[in-house]
Amino acid sequence: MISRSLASIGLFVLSLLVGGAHLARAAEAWCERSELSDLLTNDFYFSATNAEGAVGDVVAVEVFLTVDGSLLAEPFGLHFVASYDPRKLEGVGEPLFSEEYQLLTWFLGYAGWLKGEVGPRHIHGHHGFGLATNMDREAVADILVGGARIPLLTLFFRIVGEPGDTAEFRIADGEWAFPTESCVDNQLVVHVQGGLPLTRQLRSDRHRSGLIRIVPGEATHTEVPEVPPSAKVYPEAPTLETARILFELSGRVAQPGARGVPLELHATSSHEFCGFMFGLTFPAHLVKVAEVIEAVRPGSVWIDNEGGGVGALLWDSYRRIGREGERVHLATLLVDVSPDAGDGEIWFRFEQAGSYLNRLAIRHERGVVGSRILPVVGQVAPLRVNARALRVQSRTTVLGDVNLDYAVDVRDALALLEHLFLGAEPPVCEGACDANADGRVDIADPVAILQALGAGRGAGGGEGVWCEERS
Ligand SMILES: [Ca+2]
Ligand SMILES: [Ca+2]
Repeated sequence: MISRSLASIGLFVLSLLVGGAHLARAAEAWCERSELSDLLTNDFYFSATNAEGAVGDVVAVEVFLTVDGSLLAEPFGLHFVASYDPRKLEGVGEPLFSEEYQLLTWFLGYAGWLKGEVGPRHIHGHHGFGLATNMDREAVADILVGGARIPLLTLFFRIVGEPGDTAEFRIADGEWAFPTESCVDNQLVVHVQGGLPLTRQLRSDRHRSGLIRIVPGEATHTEVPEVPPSAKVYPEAPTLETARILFELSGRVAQPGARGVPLELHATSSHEFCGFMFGLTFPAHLVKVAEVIEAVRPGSVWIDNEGGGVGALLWDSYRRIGREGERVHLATLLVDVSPDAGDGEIWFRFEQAGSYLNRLAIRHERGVVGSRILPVVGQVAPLRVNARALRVQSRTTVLGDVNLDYAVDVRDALALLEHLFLGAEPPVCEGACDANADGRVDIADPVAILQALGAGRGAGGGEGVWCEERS
């Protein structure tokens, strides 16, 4: 380890900080490369997650390295550089290195924000982030296996641009220089032979930049957020038998023509999870999905209002989304009800919609050949799904009709009692729960319903009751 460390530091860091500067000063052309040392192999790439927030918000961007080909040789150096427009983003806080990164590297040559003087070669006056490090050979063999997507670090940005704009966290070669004004690329550095002088800098033009959407509204998270740790790694791949996963879609009462009715989607899992995918189908002639509000962080959303399908996917990170047994709010669907919808139930069903399935991403140790320590992510389907129907209320009812069947009877009293004393979900018709019209919902309401029924009187009163405020 020690002899390798000396050799690698001497070669790699010096080549970055001194050799690169020398090269840049000597060459007229910006980012002139040597055919002897630079190879565009495309056998690897860096990628960044997307984010969104309002002006003033602090958002997190995660950076990954994926090696998906057979590299020329085992890399011993890694160099990452990305730039951003300081009119839209401000880099804040310290980079947060992943567990995988800490296993992979043993010497931090350089890591930091690049906000120095903006020289003539700096495109668009961008600021940036740079990282140069050496890697441990054993860890490289274990972690940098083909196809594995390795989280490296998380960076934080304060949004300073304009609402409606998009800011890029741009991963591209030759965009930024260290203070030495050297030309800097995204590279893996390899020895092509055992000897010290023969190194190659492998490059790629497949990097995937991150996009930060600047949304309207007030800032709600203005401090560097506490980033959840990586999700737990289970020794065995979870299966339908061992994992208990529940997907739930909340119910709601809405009137024909109602717009933006919120339906909340939750997941509860016996295993910690770091990604999810859901698919729902619905009768497109009765209801449209206007928007999917992602409650965790931005992923991909798909809406098909012709075919009646909606899906969302967040599968870009190993960060924990849900703890064991935690009920996690994944998304809210805002739906528009057709003006022609009649009284009754509209069902959303958890099933494949387009290419969206219902799955959670759970990390485990089994399944990768050739890796001793790299966890993999398993896709586990929910054991149980629970979608409550969207109820359409086309005419008013009376107080006490809490199950909205346009009659007041013993089932209404029971539904109220179960909610008040057994922890059941609120009755369908919230607006009808205050049966005795005293401004409160409590034990007196089911009692009033039962007393009226027992006395042979028609229970309920207060004509013109809508379950929800008219929208
Ligand atoms: Ca009823
Ligand atoms: Ca009452």
